[in-house]
Amino acid sequence: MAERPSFEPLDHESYLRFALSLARKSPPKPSNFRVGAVLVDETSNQILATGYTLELEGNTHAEQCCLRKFASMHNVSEDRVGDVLPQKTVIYTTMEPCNKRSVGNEPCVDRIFRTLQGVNGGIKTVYLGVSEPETFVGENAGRSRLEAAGVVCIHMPGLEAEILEVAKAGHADSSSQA
Ligand code: HJL
Ligand code: ZN
Repeated sequence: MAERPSFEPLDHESYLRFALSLARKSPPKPSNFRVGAVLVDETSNQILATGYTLELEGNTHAEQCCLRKFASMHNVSEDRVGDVLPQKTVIYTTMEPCNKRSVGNEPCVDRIFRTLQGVNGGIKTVYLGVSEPETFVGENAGRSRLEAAGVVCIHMPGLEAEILEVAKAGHADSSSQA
Protein backbone atom coordinates (compact mmCIF):
# COMPACT_ATOMS: atom_id res chain seq x y z
CA MET A 1 0.00 0.00 0.00
CA ALA A 2 1.19 3.52 -0.79
CA GLU A 3 2.87 5.52 1.98
CA ARG A 4 -0.06 7.96 2.07
CA PRO A 5 -3.02 6.38 0.26
CA SER A 6 -6.25 8.29 -0.18
CA PHE A 7 -9.68 6.98 0.63
CA GLU A 8 -13.21 8.22 0.24
CA PRO A 9 -14.36 10.46 3.11
CA LEU A 10 -15.57 8.42 6.10
CA ASP A 11 -14.43 5.14 4.55
CA HIS A 12 -13.66 3.84 8.02
CA GLU A 13 -12.95 0.30 6.92
CA SER A 14 -10.25 1.37 4.48
CA TYR A 15 -8.62 3.61 7.07
CA LEU A 16 -8.62 0.74 9.56
CA ARG A 17 -7.17 -1.64 6.97
CA PHE A 18 -4.46 0.93 6.34
CA ALA A 19 -3.76 1.03 10.08
CA LEU A 20 -3.47 -2.76 9.99
CA SER A 21 -0.95 -2.57 7.14
CA LEU A 22 1.11 -0.27 9.37
CA ALA A 23 0.88 -2.68 12.32
CA ARG A 24 2.54 -5.31 10.13
CA LYS A 25 5.65 -3.12 9.99
CA SER A 26 6.11 -3.28 13.75
CA PRO A 27 8.91 -5.55 14.97
CA PRO A 28 7.51 -8.58 16.83
CA LYS A 29 8.09 -8.41 20.58
CA PRO A 30 6.82 -10.89 23.18
CA SER A 31 5.84 -8.24 25.72
CA ASN A 32 3.54 -5.96 23.73
CA PHE A 33 1.04 -5.89 20.88
CA ARG A 34 1.80 -4.77 17.34
CA VAL A 35 -0.62 -1.97 16.62
CA GLY A 36 -1.06 0.50 13.77
CA ALA A 37 -2.73 3.92 13.88
CA VAL A 38 -3.72 6.69 11.49
CA LEU A 39 -4.52 10.26 12.49
CA VAL A 40 -7.07 11.84 10.14
CA ASP A 41 -8.63 15.25 9.65
CA GLU A 42 -12.24 14.33 8.95
CA THR A 43 -13.07 17.75 7.54
CA SER A 44 -10.48 17.68 4.78
CA ASN A 45 -10.23 13.85 4.65
CA GLN A 46 -6.44 14.19 4.96
CA ILE A 47 -4.13 11.75 6.69
CA LEU A 48 -2.27 13.84 9.26
CA ALA A 49 0.15 11.19 10.50
CA THR A 50 0.65 7.45 10.68
CA GLY A 51 2.24 5.31 13.35
CA TYR A 52 2.98 1.78 14.49
CA THR A 53 4.29 0.19 17.65
CA LEU A 54 8.04 0.79 18.12
CA GLU A 55 8.24 2.92 14.97
CA LEU A 56 9.95 5.78 16.78
CA GLU A 57 12.79 5.68 19.24
CA GLY A 58 11.97 4.34 22.67
CA ASN A 59 9.21 1.98 23.72
CA THR A 60 6.68 3.77 21.54
CA HIS A 61 3.04 2.94 20.87
CA ALA A 62 1.26 3.42 17.55
CA GLU A 63 -0.98 6.27 18.73
CA GLN A 64 1.98 7.94 20.45
CA CYS A 65 3.99 7.79 17.20
CA CYS A 66 1.17 9.52 15.29
CA LEU A 67 1.06 12.33 17.84
CA ARG A 68 4.82 12.70 18.10
CA LYS A 69 5.22 12.81 14.32
CA PHE A 70 2.44 15.35 13.86
CA ALA A 71 3.86 17.53 16.66
CA SER A 72 7.29 17.44 15.13
CA MET A 73 5.92 18.34 11.66
CA HIS A 74 4.39 21.42 13.28
CA ASN A 75 7.36 22.33 15.45
CA VAL A 76 5.58 21.95 18.74
CA SER A 77 6.45 19.70 21.63
CA GLU A 78 4.58 16.42 21.87
CA ASP A 79 2.59 17.60 24.88
CA ARG A 80 1.34 20.65 22.92
CA VAL A 81 0.19 18.68 19.88
CA GLY A 82 -3.44 19.47 20.74
CA ASP A 83 -2.78 23.08 19.78
CA VAL A 84 -2.04 22.17 16.16
CA LEU A 85 -4.62 19.45 15.57
CA PRO A 86 -7.52 20.42 13.30
CA GLN A 87 -11.07 20.67 14.56
CA LYS A 88 -12.32 17.25 13.51
CA THR A 89 -9.32 15.09 14.25
CA VAL A 90 -10.03 11.39 14.60
CA ILE A 91 -7.71 8.46 15.15
CA TYR A 92 -8.00 4.98 13.71
CA THR A 93 -6.19 2.37 15.76
CA THR A 94 -6.18 -1.38 15.32
CA MET A 95 -6.38 -1.79 19.11
CA GLU A 96 -8.15 0.14 21.84
CA PRO A 97 -5.77 2.82 23.25
CA CYS A 98 -3.86 1.73 26.34
CA ASN A 99 -4.58 2.85 29.86
CA LYS A 100 -1.67 1.16 31.63
CA ARG A 101 1.92 0.82 30.55
CA SER A 102 5.24 -0.44 31.77
CA VAL A 103 6.96 1.88 34.21
CA GLY A 104 7.89 5.31 32.95
CA ASN A 105 5.58 5.42 29.96
CA GLU A 106 2.47 7.53 29.74
CA PRO A 107 -0.64 5.66 28.57
CA CYS A 108 -2.07 6.73 25.21
CA VAL A 109 -5.42 7.49 26.84
CA ASP A 110 -3.71 10.27 28.79
CA ARG A 111 -2.00 11.54 25.65
CA ILE A 112 -5.41 11.71 23.96
CA PHE A 113 -6.87 13.49 27.00
CA ARG A 114 -4.16 16.14 26.80
CA THR A 115 -5.12 16.90 23.19
CA LEU A 116 -8.63 17.78 24.39
CA GLN A 117 -7.12 20.90 26.00
CA GLY A 118 -5.87 22.11 22.61
CA VAL A 119 -7.35 25.12 20.83
CA ASN A 120 -9.51 23.01 18.52
CA GLY A 121 -10.55 20.45 21.10
CA GLY A 122 -8.23 17.60 20.13
CA ILE A 123 -9.12 13.99 19.33
CA LYS A 124 -12.79 13.51 20.04
CA THR A 125 -13.37 10.28 18.11
CA VAL A 126 -11.47 7.00 18.16
CA TYR A 127 -12.18 4.23 15.65
CA LEU A 128 -10.82 0.96 16.97
CA GLY A 129 -10.53 -2.54 15.56
CA VAL A 130 -10.38 -4.66 18.72
CA SER A 131 -10.50 -4.28 22.48
CA GLU A 132 -7.18 -5.02 24.13
CA PRO A 133 -6.84 -8.69 25.16
CA GLU A 134 -6.19 -9.24 28.87
CA THR A 135 -2.70 -10.66 28.27
CA PHE A 136 -0.67 -7.85 29.83
CA VAL A 137 -2.85 -5.55 31.89
CA GLY A 138 -5.98 -7.55 32.66
CA GLU A 139 -9.10 -5.66 31.74
CA ASN A 140 -8.08 -2.49 29.90
CA ALA A 141 -10.07 0.54 31.00
CA GLY A 142 -8.87 2.50 27.96
CA ARG A 143 -12.11 2.66 26.07
CA SER A 144 -14.30 3.26 29.12
CA ARG A 145 -12.06 6.09 30.38
CA LEU A 146 -12.15 7.73 26.96
CA GLU A 147 -15.92 7.47 26.78
CA ALA A 148 -16.31 8.82 30.31
CA ALA A 149 -14.36 11.89 29.18
CA GLY A 150 -16.65 12.37 26.17
CA VAL A 151 -14.39 10.85 23.52
CA VAL A 152 -16.54 8.81 21.16
CA CYS A 153 -15.14 5.29 20.65
CA ILE A 154 -16.42 3.34 17.68
CA HIS A 155 -15.60 -0.32 17.27
CA MET A 156 -15.29 -1.20 13.59
CA PRO A 157 -16.18 -4.88 13.26
CA GLY A 158 -14.77 -7.34 10.73
CA LEU A 159 -10.99 -7.30 11.06
CA GLU A 160 -10.63 -8.67 14.59
CA ALA A 161 -9.02 -12.01 13.71
CA GLU A 162 -6.48 -10.45 11.39
CA ILE A 163 -5.72 -7.61 13.80
CA LEU A 164 -5.12 -10.02 16.68
CA GLU A 165 -2.97 -12.30 14.57
CA VAL A 166 -0.75 -9.37 13.67
CA ALA A 167 -0.83 -7.96 17.21
CA LYS A 168 0.33 -11.22 18.78
CA ALA A 169 3.04 -12.23 16.32
CA GLY A 170 6.21 -12.62 18.36
CA HIS A 171 4.37 -13.84 21.47
CA ALA A 172 5.51 -17.14 22.93
CA ASP A 173 2.12 -18.78 22.38
CA SER A 174 1.65 -17.35 18.89
CA SER A 175 2.26 -19.82 16.11
CA SER A 176 1.73 -17.14 13.49
CA GLN A 177 4.40 -14.91 12.01
CA ALA A 178 1.92 -12.54 10.39
C1 HJL B 1 -1.97 0.04 21.76
C2 HJL B 1 0.22 0.05 20.90
C3 HJL B 1 0.56 -1.03 21.80
C4 HJL B 1 -0.43 -1.50 22.68
N1 HJL B 1 -1.68 -0.96 22.62
N2 HJL B 1 -3.23 0.54 21.73
N3 HJL B 1 -1.04 0.54 20.93
N4 HJL B 1 1.81 -1.57 21.80
O1 HJL B 1 1.05 0.51 20.10
C5 HJL B 1 -0.79 -2.51 24.87
C6 HJL B 1 -0.10 -3.41 25.89
C7 HJL B 1 1.32 -2.91 26.26
C8 HJL B 1 1.94 -3.80 27.31
C9 HJL B 1 3.39 -3.45 27.61
N5 HJL B 1 -0.14 -2.47 23.58
O2 HJL B 1 4.22 -1.22 25.75
O3 HJL B 1 -0.88 -3.40 27.06
O4 HJL B 1 5.94 -1.88 27.40
O5 HJL B 1 2.13 -2.88 25.14
O6 HJL B 1 4.50 0.12 27.87
O7 HJL B 1 1.18 -3.71 28.51
O8 HJL B 1 3.51 -2.10 27.97
P1 HJL B 1 4.58 -1.22 27.20
ZN1 ZN C 1 -0.48 3.18 24.18
